[in-house]
Amino acid sequence: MGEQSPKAPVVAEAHAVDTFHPPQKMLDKHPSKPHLSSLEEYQKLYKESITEPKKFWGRLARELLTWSKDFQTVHSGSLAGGDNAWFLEGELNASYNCVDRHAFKDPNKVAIIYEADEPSDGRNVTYGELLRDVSKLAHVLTQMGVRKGDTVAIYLPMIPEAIVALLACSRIGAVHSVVFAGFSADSLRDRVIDGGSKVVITTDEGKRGGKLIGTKKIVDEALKQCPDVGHVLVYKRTGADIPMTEGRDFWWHEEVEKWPSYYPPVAVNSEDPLFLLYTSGSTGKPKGVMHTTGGYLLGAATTGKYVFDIHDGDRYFCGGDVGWITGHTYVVYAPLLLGVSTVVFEGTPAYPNFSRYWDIIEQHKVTQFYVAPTALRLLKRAGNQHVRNEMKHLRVLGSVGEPIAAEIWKWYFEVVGKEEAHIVDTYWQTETGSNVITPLAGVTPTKPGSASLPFFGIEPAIVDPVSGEEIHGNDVEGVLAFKQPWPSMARTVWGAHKRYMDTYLNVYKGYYFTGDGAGRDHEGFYWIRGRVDDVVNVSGHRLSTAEIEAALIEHASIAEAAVVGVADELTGQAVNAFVSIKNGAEVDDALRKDFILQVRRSIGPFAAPKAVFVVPDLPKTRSGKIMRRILRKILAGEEDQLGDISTLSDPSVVEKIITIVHEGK
Ligand code: 6R9
Repeated sequence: MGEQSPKAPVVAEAHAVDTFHPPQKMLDKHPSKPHLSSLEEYQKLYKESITEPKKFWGRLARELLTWSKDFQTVHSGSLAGGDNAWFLEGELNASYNCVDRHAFKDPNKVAIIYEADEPSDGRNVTYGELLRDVSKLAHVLTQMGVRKGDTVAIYLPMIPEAIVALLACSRIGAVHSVVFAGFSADSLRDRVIDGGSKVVITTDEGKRGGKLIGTKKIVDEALKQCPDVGHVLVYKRTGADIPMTEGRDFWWHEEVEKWPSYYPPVAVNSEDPLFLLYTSGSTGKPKGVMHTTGGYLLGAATTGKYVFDIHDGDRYFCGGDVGWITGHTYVVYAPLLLGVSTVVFEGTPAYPNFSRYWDIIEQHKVTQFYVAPTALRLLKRAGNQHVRNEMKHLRVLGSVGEPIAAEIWKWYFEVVGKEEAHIVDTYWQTETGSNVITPLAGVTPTKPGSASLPFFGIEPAIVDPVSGEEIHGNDVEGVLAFKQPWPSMARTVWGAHKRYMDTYLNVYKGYYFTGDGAGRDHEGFYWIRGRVDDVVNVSGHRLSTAEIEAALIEHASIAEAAVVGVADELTGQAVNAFVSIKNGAEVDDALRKDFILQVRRSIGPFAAPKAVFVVPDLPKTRSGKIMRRILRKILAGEEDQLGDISTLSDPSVVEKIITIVHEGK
């Protein structure tokens, strides 16, 4: 990014190389102007959000959400107590806020731009149609016995009906529990049972990147061990010939036909649960993160407005899947709460070719695009010739899910955005509900690789992991925690509040612990370093090494397993597994493949190890603790920095493992 280039952005004086300001061309093509006029205005509002959070959030809650009953208490509880509650007496309905209020104003406005796997198969859904579709499905769910507070499992690909399903649940006060449609039958089963779901919504098949996925088959398999599921609703996506279980399985199109097109929204308390979403943690069992209605919706609406600078008439495209938090907050809730059009993309960035994202952006005049760096790495590698489109309407390019390397950031800015769009590297988590450290489009100066500054209401602290003390001042490194509660923070882990306390709130008393390492530079900008726990991030997917290990030792031949994440050029991190074999059985290539298959079967294809090393034994302390640190060092080629290995019960295994890794087996 040379200053000699006529297109170069205005560069800050002190750090000429790496501070970028919102491009003038972005401001020139803006339909009006960004919601905030300057960094100073952000700083003023930010200060208010920290010193007078009740005043700040009370105002925004009334401005951005429609309440059927106003609240009197903006917030109660504390991080130490783990009892945070927001807008306490308030009542509202999520689907009313996402659909009705916009449909009443303009029923013909496009709510969903559906980009099907085959480029020619898409269609639009207007707010008026969405209200009818959501209402009809709300009737169907009610008929199936779903009541306020009941959980409904959703196992759907990226089709408009996924949004309809989420909103139909919220319309009747039910709790949606979306399970990513790449999860295996076993994973689906565990989530259905843990969430207590009584109904499952799925498709006959899914279609992605030209390939068919047998979603209903996976549901049938999972439900063999879920006696409490009374009904399965099946949307016909491909028309495949699938078995339907009499009395349990019903076709979506046949059921919705029976019911009228309006169903009154059921008002719920602000703190009633809106959804569960399972995520991986340090221990084997996935956690059902619970979000409540008022606070979560406010987080989605506020970040949609200020981070992405969403304005009326925008067309917003988030490439995340609705099976993850990014899809929840930024495919569904943020754009619909703000009444704009959201792109629902069923396919992959590589199908039918590497121009797919860019074609979608061009065709629909997309104004904000939001995706994980892993997709950008793939597309950068595929070559600039695929990015042939002008994409003139793009104002904001978002990044999420993992750190974005400076070179990818610059490619995004220069090649995709033509230096006319503002890059927002948004840091957040399933548990935070919405963006927490992020630039505001059109406002915040950015540095490639830094998520920049805290969002409203977020008071970050860098904590020394050894002493547990907060490290004040700038130019510091440690682990990242937050000092104040914020409206969209998760309220609990479903059925395991103690685990919630122990994972997030009891680690450093009075703080919310993110699990990420971070630095704060000399200008107060935050740099996320990655997880400090046993979580690996593969292509933006959050995986627990413990969960993969648990899957591996289910295999009849595996005695012990240790899984570590290693840096990977394409996927950010990759899963590498070390296994020891029962009774010294012979291991051939077929068996090795079967180990990988075991993980695919048990969790899902996206969790499959990239390499499996069969070792005589794992490096363990005398008390039996596996020293994953040693495995990580060996994989990184840092055998000379293993440190003291004399505490191992059998130090000689280290040499053997090094040889095996070098041989690549
Ligand atoms: C939204 C989402 C959360 C973990 C998080 C961190 C990593 C997310 C990031 C980022 C660096 C960013 N992460 N955004 N790391 N820069 N902009 O991804 O939620 O699936 O729960 O993952 O992802 O490690 O702790 P989730």
